[in-house]
Amino acid sequence: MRKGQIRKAISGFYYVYVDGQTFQTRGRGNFRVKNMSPLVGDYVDFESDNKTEGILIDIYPRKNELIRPTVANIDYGIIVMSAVEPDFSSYLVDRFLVYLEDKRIKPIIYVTKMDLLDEKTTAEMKAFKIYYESIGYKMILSDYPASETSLNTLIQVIGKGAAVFMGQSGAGKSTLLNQLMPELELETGEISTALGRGRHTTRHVELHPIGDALIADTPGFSTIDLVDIEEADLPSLFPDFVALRDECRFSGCMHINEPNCRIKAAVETGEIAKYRYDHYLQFYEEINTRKPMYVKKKK
Ligand SMILES: Nc1nc2c(ncn2[C@@H]2O[C@H](COP(=O)(O)OP(=O)(O)OP(=O)(O)O)[C@@H](O)[C@H]2O)c(=O)[nH]1
Ligand SMILES: [Mg+2]
Ligand SMILES: [Zn+2]
Repeated sequence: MRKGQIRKAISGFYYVYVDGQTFQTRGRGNFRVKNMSPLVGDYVDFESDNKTEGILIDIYPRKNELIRPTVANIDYGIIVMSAVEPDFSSYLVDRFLVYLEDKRIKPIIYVTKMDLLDEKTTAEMKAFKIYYESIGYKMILSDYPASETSLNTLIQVIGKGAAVFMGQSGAGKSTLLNQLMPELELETGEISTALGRGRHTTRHVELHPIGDALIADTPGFSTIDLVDIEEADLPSLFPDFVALRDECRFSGCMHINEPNCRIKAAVETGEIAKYRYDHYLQFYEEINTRKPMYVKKKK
């Protein structure tokens, strides 16, 4: 028996990497992991006499698990956002940030299509960068084609970690991965202007080794579900709020209707960006009004 990591999954086959070699395996028979679906990123025990007929035996406990893309044991979420086509959306950035914070995955923001911007919009993007970096997020405004500096900055932040790309279709995820790994020659798509959204050109999930890092491309998705997030946890997913919340009058302040709220005061003075607070209120509302899964009958 050997231990390895699933780096790719396609039509029932799991490709397990160990010591520079990849073994094609399946989960079949009286397979101890039958209640669990193996995911890309899983550490597994497997048996194999050759490179194409391995059997998965067991899955090690996961550090975390994402549904979209379906991967496990991820350290970094790279939010790939285009500056235009589709337009940059701080709402979407904040949604991804909250989602990743909740899963204890470190976010990195990577902005593409900066080459298509005029001076004014470039200045707006720089203002976003200053704000997001002031609250602890790395934000890369990439040139195109991406310079060594942009690519190396990204790879250095990831270090030896595993990362996934996230972001809308047409944001430039596959284009970025191709620049990091030209030998991949991933398919990239032109934006369909008629539909106003890109074609989905990326379909399966795979962790690619790039330097010491592992990076997975993913098919684009335009939004992300916040269903797993509890209302009471939401304030802790905004680091700009966390930094000041001890100065709120009430412990457990939700920063909504409470008096002497330091967060609301900070929004007034501009210390906290107003768009961040507006997004917080929108997410709060969304979580708060979400339909309960079960309605208990009263006896
Ligand atoms: N001008 C410019 N074009 C870019 C840049 N990055 C990507 N593109 C173009 O944007 C289009 C979409 O890029 P993709 O890499 O396919 O986008 P994706 O995020 O992988 O899209 P999905 O796989 O559908 O999720 C392609 O035509 C790319 O050439 C950039 O920085 N500047
Ligand atoms: Mg793609
Ligand atoms: Zn408060």
